Order: sequence, then structure tokens, then C-alpha cells
Amino acid sequence: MDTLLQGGTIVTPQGSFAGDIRVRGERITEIGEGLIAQGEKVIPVEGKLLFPGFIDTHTHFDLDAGSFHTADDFATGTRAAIAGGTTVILDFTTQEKGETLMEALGNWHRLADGKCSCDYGFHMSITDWNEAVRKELPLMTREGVTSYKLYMAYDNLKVSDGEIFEILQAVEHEGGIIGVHCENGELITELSGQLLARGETGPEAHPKARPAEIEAEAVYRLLTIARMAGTPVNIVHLSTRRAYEVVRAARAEGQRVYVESCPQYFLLEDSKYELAGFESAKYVLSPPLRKQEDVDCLWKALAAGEIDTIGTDHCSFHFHGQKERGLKDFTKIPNGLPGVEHRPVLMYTYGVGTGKITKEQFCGVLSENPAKLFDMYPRKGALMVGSDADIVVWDPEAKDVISAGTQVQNVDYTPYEGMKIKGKPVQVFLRGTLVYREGQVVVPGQGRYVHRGRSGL
Ligand code: DUC
Ligand code: ZN
Ligand code: ZN
Repeated sequence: MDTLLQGGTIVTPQGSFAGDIRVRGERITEIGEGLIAQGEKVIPVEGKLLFPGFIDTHTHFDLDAGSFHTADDFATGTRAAIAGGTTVILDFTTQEKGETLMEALGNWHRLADGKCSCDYGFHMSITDWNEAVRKELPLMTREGVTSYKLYMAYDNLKVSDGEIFEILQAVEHEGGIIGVHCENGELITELSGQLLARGETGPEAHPKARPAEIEAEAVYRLLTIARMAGTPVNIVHLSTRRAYEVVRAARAEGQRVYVESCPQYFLLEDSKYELAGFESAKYVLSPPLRKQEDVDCLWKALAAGEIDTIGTDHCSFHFHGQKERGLKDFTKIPNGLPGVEHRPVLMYTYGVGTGKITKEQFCGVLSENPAKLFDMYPRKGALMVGSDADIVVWDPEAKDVISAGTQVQNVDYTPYEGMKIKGKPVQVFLRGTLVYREGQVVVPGQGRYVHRGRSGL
């Protein structure tokens, strides 16, 4: 339905201003002050902020974790995304050994297509690199996949340093960007073995197997390889001061490095691993939660504009029945936290609300930067004439308390239980359709595949 949003504050990374937004069909057709209704539905939004729909650069929905799947599939995960104001998610397809990239992409389309409540795209995780896979890169571009992920950890996923070098060059040639999971996999295996042999089998051993050095070394190695390859690179879920300082030094020498971090690394720290019994398994993810000095460093980096995107790494497992698979051995606890629903309210409350960052910076890292980096701008990530009408109507005064009892995501806990928030979405438009209103996803299942490309359109 055609709509006129009247009397809001339009937020962009470059500045905020009073204005109205006219929507015709799926697109924004006019932005200005004092727009006169032309027969469309008028929605008064005085006192509200208008943001471009938020983009989550990092989700794992319906992920196969061996004998079971993540708690959230594409239906429940994207419904939760919309309830939080996220109108696009980018999920990770994973190439199994021996599989072609086209087969992997087909598998993920089958999991997602027709089930999503927000728009969605895919990064491609390359795990089995060879000449045939190299020849598939142009096919990926044709299919709207322009970003890739490589793992430096996890035996079944990781690629060698030589392969990283080759893949960086090949993807750069094709015009894509690579994100890398930076942890030293061999050292994690060694440290985990030593901990288990000493009888340290509980979840509190998890961070000991993955200390800060494990990330910083991998980041240094990756940036060395990328410098030699002459390509930019994106570091996903960066979590420590040590790793950040490696990035800062490389940038000071002129290297192009993008950084993603996640709400959990800003809002939670490693005291969660001191919780009694098995409770701390709720916080087993990789990289693990870090120390207060790391948290402080990330906030400073974010405020300085040195973190480009905030994704969630949403990878939800039920505490009962799924995390519990690792009761006797922490290495068997499935890794990951839920977060897709709460990323905007958390980063707004604890970032904008505390004065650490401005609402314009918040808009940059949640909307505009992800759209630019991942070839969707200005169709996504912008409130501009011609952009998709993905609009979040945000009440900066609304208060709430995060709780598993009221969340939309399909998982039996939240790592943010009991945290107070101030500022939340009250209406969400997806390509012009009002899909979320006053606590309810009113029109589910409207999500479409985003075919990404260099022009962003
Ligand atoms: N770490 C990852 O690298 N992926 C999914 C979940 C996690 O904790
Ligand atoms: Zn990862
Ligand atoms: Zn991940």
C-alpha cells in the first residue's frame, strides 16, 4: 500500500533531519518536509526516528551441526530479525568437501526460499579449493553472491595459508570480498587436548582453549597474506584488543582492512564462564567472550569509526538438549549464540543511549556500511529516493526488558536475559509493506532473495 510517513526524524550516517517519506509500491519516491498526502495512507511518526532497515551481515540459520540443526531455521530466524528491525540478513552457505559452489548455493536456497520474513542474501564459504571451484567464481557473481568466507580454524572447514593467498587473488579478480574467521586452528586443537587430559572438561575451559593470542596471530597471518596478495580483506567477528591493534598497525601502513564485530563482544565478558554448573555453556561461542579491556577497546574503536559493520553471528542452540551434548566434554558443546532479534536494541541502548556512539554512527554500522561493503547500496541501507522502502520507525523512548519468555527467535534462552533496553522499533516496513507493528510480525513470509551486484541495484 502507498504510504506517507509524516513528521519523523530521518537518520543517515551523514546527519539527521526532520522529514517525511513517501512510499509508492516497494520504493521510496519522495523525501522532504511538509509533504502533502496524495491519497495514500498517512502514518504520523512525530517523535520517532526513521532508520533504513538494518542489515545483519552474519547469520547461521538451519545450520547442520552433525546430528541436529540450529534452533532457528530461516522461518524463525528471519521472523525474529524483522521483529528487531533487521530487514536483510546475509547467511553463510558452506561448501562441503567435494561439492561444487553451485551445489552448496542450491542447498541454501532450498533451506531459505519461500520461508523468510526479511530479505536475505548469501556469502559463500569455500572449504574445498581447486581449479574447478575457481572457474565457478563468475557463476557466483551471476547468482548474486559477491562475498566469501574462509576459515582458519575448524578441521572440516579450514583452508591452508597457500589456499587463502590464491583465493584472495581469485576473488579480487572477480570483484568480490572475502571475510575470514581468524583463529589458529592447530593451536586450539592442541590446547583443547591438553585441557581435557588435565580433566578440565567443563564449559569454563572453552576460553582457555582460545585465548586472545589465538585470534591475534591469525589476524596477523591473514593480513600478511592479504598484503602479499594485494587485496582487501574483511575480518569477521573481531573480539580482542590484541587483534584490533594488529589491524590498526596494518591500516597505518595503508592496507585496506574491514572489520566486523558483534554485540556479544561489546556487551558481555568472560566472567560468564564463572557461572555455576553447566550454565556457562550458554556463552560458548568462537571466538569466546573476552575481558573488560577488550570490551572497552572495541567501544573506542567503534566510536572512532574503525569498525565497519556489526553482525550477530547468530547461531542458536537450545541450552536443553543441544548445548547439553557437551556436558562431559566442552569441545562437544555446539558453538554459537542467538542475537539476530536484539542487535539493534542492544547497540542503540548501550551505544547511543550511553553516548558512546551517535545515532548516525549506529546507522552507519548497522545499515549503510553493510549495504556498501556487500553490494546492495543504495537499494538497501539507505533512505533515498529510489531505495527499497525498508524503513524502521524507532521510538527512542520506549523501554523493555529482554527475556527468552517474550522473544520471537526460537531458542530456549537469551544471553541478554534481564537486560533493560531503551529505544526500539515500533513499525517495520519491508519494501513498502508494514510487516511488523507494536510487538507483532503482522505480515510474515515476505522476504525475497537479494541478488547482489557491483552497482548495488
Ligand atoms: N562461531 C563461528 O565461527 N560460527 C558459528 C558460531 C560460532 O560460535
Ligand atoms: Zn566464524
Ligand atoms: Zn559465523
